[in-house]
Amino acid sequence: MNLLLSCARKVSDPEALPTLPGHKKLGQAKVASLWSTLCFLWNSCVALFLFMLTALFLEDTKTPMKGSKGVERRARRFVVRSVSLDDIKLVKRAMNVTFNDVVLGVTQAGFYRYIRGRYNNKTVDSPHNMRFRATTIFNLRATTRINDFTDRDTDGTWGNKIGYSLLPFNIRLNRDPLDYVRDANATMKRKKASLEPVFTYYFSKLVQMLFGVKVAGKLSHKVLYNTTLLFSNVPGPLEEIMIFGHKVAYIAPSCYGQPNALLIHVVSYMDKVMFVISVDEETIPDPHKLCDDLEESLRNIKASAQTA
Ligand SMILES: *[C@@H]1O[C@H](CO)[C@@H](O)[C@H](O)[C@H]1NC(C)=O
Ligand SMILES: *[C@@H]1O[C@H](CO)[C@@H](O)[C@H](O)[C@H]1NC(C)=O
Ligand SMILES: *[C@@H]1O[C@H](CO)[C@@H](O)[C@H](O)[C@H]1NC(C)=O
Ligand SMILES: CC(=O)N[C@H]1CO[C@H](CO)[C@@H](O)[C@@H]1O
Repeated sequence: MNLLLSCARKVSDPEALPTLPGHKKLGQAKVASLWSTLCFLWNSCVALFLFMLTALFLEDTKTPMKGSKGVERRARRFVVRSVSLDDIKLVKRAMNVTFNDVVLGVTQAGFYRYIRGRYNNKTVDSPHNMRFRATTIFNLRATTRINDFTDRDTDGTWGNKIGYSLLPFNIRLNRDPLDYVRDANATMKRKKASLEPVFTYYFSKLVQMLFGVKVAGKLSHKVLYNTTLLFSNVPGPLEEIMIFGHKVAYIAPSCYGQPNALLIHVVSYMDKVMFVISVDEETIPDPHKLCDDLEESLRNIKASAQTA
């Protein structure tokens, strides 16, 4: 993303690099006392332990969204759906949560609708016996500033520096649509009180150093395979951009070959938020229905936020 944007310029000012929305740094939870430091370390160790268990055997419940063996080699379909950034901001302001919380809430609400549809509208299993997790990817770079190629001050390193975090999703019926966002807010609060992405990053590095890149690849394959989806939420530029003089209509990154039936990238650009969905056709044959469910969920959540 950084590389792409460093090639882009604002349409309004062809000399200037695009601006990204303000982004908080990782691990910003205030570590005030010895007790909270211990909690922080404890959370991080538990998270790393769960990460390893996931690689060994801890797998997600079989749902209509969970891929089966060989999913990484089957044909995939890519669909995009854009929603209004203002709708998401409206909910964000009304509930005083983060952009990410709203997006995660909408995603979980949409998934519930989708899964219920696949079970012919019968009420889905209670949340306690359904394990449904997303592998999320965190950017570990200190800033989300766009590096300019010509800028000698940057550290000069390119490429991904990412850590994983396993995010539990609550796939259940909530009478109040805002509860989906509250759930996401609570989950993210726990995640922010841990250094899970940093731990998993160094753990993967360590595995790579000790056993080589093949074993590290196998490890991440196992973790990804045993979770239901991959989820990534990246802020894009706020104003219209152009690349080598061509205006950019939308930004929709995606990926192929990962061992998940479902991959969601959420990217904001100007006044739109794009849900980019990559699915295994065998597991999710109707990705447009999934997009409809996401859109409908945002509509419900927005309506509740307006009346609340
Ligand atoms: C919004 O949330 C932030 C952090 O969670 C808190 O510091 C702030 O006081 C809240 N604002 C309102 C109006 O509730
Ligand atoms: C499930 O509900 C939706 C909307 O309420 C409806 O359009 C659809 O036909 C229903 N599906 C089944 C199998 O009953
Ligand atoms: C979000 O989480 C914070 C911190 O736990 C909490 O204070 C706040 O009330 C939560 N907001 C909502 C809307 O649930
Ligand atoms: C459902 C699923 O993917 N389960 C796998 C989790 O990982 C273990 C170890 O790789 C496999 O044996 C399971 O089949």
